[in-house]
Amino acid sequence: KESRAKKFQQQHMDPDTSAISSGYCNQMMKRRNMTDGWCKPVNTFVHEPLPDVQAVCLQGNVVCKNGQPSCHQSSSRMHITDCRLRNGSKYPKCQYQTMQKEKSIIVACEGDPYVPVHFDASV
Ligand code: CPA
Repeated sequence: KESRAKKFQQQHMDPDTSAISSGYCNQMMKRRNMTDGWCKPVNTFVHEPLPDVQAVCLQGNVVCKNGQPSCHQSSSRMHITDCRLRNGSKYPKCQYQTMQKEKSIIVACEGDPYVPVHFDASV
């Protein structure tokens, strides 16, 4: 089975995309297998190098939305794309709004090596 760290990369990492079009989320949510069986309602892609995102696990410790103490907030803002399921969009036609942002990210980290396994929020 795929590790949680690999799954984070599959669902949240897109370091090498230069131009983001309005159809980005429709394509990427499908390509990264988040529209299989349901439409994942919200998902963030991070457009920064993997080592920079992994380094967030060494940055400011914050409490996760679920109350776990294992979240970390990036000290710098990062280029991200926020994908949100459009109102009224229903599986299997998963239609997303694509929003580019520059925000600080909050990820949950686990394991040895201590790496991101969950995207908690952007702030
Ligand atoms: P994911 O990172 O794959 O919040 C639900 C999902 O929505 C979550 O999926 C991230 C995404 N989201 C986002 N951008 C936002 C808001 C939400 O991309 N702005 O989660 C991976 C797994 O981690 C899931 O099985 C849930 C689990 N999880 C939840 N909280 C956790 C925690 N504190 N530590 C470890 N795993 C946690």
